[in-house]
Amino acid sequence: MDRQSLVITCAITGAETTRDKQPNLPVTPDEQANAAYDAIAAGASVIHLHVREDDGKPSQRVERFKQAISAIKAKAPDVIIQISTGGAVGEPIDKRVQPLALKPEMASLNLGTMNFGEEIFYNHPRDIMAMAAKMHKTGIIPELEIYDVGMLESAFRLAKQGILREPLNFQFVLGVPGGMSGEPENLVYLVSILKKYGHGKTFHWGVAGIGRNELPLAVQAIVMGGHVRVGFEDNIFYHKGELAKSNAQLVARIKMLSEELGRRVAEPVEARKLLGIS
Ligand code: KMH
Ligand code: ZN
Repeated sequence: MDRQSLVITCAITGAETTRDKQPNLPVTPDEQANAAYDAIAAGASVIHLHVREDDGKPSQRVERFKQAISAIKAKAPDVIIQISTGGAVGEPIDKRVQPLALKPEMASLNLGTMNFGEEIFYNHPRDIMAMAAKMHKTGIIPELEIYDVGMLESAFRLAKQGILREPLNFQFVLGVPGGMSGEPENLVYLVSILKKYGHGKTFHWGVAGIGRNELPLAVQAIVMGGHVRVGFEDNIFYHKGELAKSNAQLVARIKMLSEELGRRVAEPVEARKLLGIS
């Protein structure tokens, strides 16, 4: 087994999860700061951040991101914050890019258009290129969100054009209806293609399993040497039919399993080095 430390990302809020479904969903900047602090104490080092307005509506407003980031940083100064440029399905691209103005350490970059449940998640090649170029220019590390194998191949095309810099950070988001499912063979296949295309390049990968895929894919990634994302954006349950009490509870289980399987869990300072963030 690859003994590189495990980086746990916690996607604390997301854009789709509602308080009706998960009463402990953090929504306000203060709630997000508390959730992030607890998740970090439980073993996370990266917070994947979406923000909401007070009424719970997903938002890409710069001021709201600023409030959330400063509340989180006040409680957990070392944490790596990765802002979402995906936003909610249907959010126009000009709004989605806005929070890049805050120059976060990391930001998500979605590599293709897809059916997303009953909706369409638009990612025009022109917008992907523009966003990647903007991140490149401003030194923001993109996390490459991959929902299907063609998107992985697109990422390598951008790398070849020099638009994406090494180390390349991939997140395989598996189990969205419309993208690749969470079957274990899919992760094995994605990693095999990644190793083939990435030969001679430096890269990292992690997996975010949606819903019931979260835990089995996390264990598979721990064993295969990848990193793991959990959190209410992706999954609201601890066990089937039993809601998780907090994001931190989901993180703590991954830390426990990783250590049982012989992989240390990285703290933020180590995670920053591992992911190539200066
Ligand atoms: N909310 C999804 C449509 C990202 O953060 O970049 C997209 C998403 C990906 O959450
Ligand atoms: Zn997201």
